[in-house]
Amino acid sequence: MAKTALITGITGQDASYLAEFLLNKGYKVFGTTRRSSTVNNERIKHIEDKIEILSADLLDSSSLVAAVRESQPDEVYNLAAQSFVKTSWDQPVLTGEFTGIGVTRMLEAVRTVKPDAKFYQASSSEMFGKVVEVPQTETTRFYPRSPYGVAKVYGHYITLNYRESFNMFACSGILFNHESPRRGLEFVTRKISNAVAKISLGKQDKLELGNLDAKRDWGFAGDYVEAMWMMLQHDTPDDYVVATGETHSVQEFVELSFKTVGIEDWQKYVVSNHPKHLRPAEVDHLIGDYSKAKSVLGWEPKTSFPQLVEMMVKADVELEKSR
Ligand code: NAP
Ligand code: F7E
Repeated sequence: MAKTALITGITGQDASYLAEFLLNKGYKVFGTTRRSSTVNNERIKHIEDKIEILSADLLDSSSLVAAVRESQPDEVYNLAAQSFVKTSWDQPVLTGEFTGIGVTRMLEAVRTVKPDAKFYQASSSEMFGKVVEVPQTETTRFYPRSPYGVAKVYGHYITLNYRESFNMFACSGILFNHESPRRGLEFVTRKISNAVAKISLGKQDKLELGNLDAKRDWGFAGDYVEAMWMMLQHDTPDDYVVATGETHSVQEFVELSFKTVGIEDWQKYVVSNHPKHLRPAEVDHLIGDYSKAKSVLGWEPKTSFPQLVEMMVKADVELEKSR
């Protein structure tokens, strides 16, 4: 019989790829959205008629319970969160409510209504923050550097706690940065790819950025959703790092993006260390060791850094040409 999945935050980047992936596997897919005054479904427009949308907010337990009751899922993917690190300093309490306590609300909804459902929590490399070990593994001590990172540590441990307390099949994927042409425009990769596309078409002349020296382990979101699914297919629930094992600076991303559109003198267009884009505390350098995901689940990243940059810049060039 076809399996059923419930994905929270269905309008987000990852959920759109995960929904496509699960539909291809024959799943019945339910996704939650929160109320908004405008339609916010761009990323799932192409599959909207194949999924069932339920209205639920991470702040509202009864709506989460109703979503689980209505969907009766075999698998729950908890992807909804306030996910922009910079905003977490402006809205620390809200970020704690959504990204931290929201996980408990979701776990409680599952425990109450469908305790045998398998549960995936979207943990983050931001939990490593000011890293105490290079590369980071499942056993590296957390040292979060933002209200977002702190909230994710809470979400991570409450997931582990429900696994140990209630014997729930609850997994936590510690995912390093993953990007795509569907990435929100406020994140640095998409901000760069979109600006470079506009600059190449004469629609923009400056790109204002913050810290160009920050290094990230960037992968492709389409590859990473497969790891989420694999975690829930394994015999036992566990936590896994999902990464590429490579790190690149923001500046490298900038250089390669400009190169993709044939511009070598990128410095002409870029303003760095713009105060608006600097953070009260920075995460300088992340690089993940995904050997556990590889050996236990058989997961590996498929998209290289240059392929990712090219994919994003080319998609933005097409998008901006069509506007
Ligand atoms: P995203 O594009 O920002 O999507 C987040 C989703 O959460 C959106 O659908 C958003 O709805 C929803 N949401 C926000 N607040 C909510 C609330 N109060 N109630 C219900 N839904 C709410 O994030 P993403 O990049 O796909 O990431 C998915 C998950 O993985 C997030 O938990 C993120 O923190 C985590 N993560 C991401 C990365 C990464 O590099 N992408 C790495 C590690 C972990 P609206 O569309 O209405 O805003
Ligand atoms: O920043 C630097 C910035 O906002 C990356 C989220 O998905 O991944 C993401 O969090 C780096 C930082 O992502 C600008 O200071 C420079 O060092 O793209 P970002 P993030 O903070 O790493 C983790 C794993 C998550 O879990 C999060 O949900 O780039 N940077 N200049 C800039 N960043 C932005 N946004 N804008 C700039 O102008």
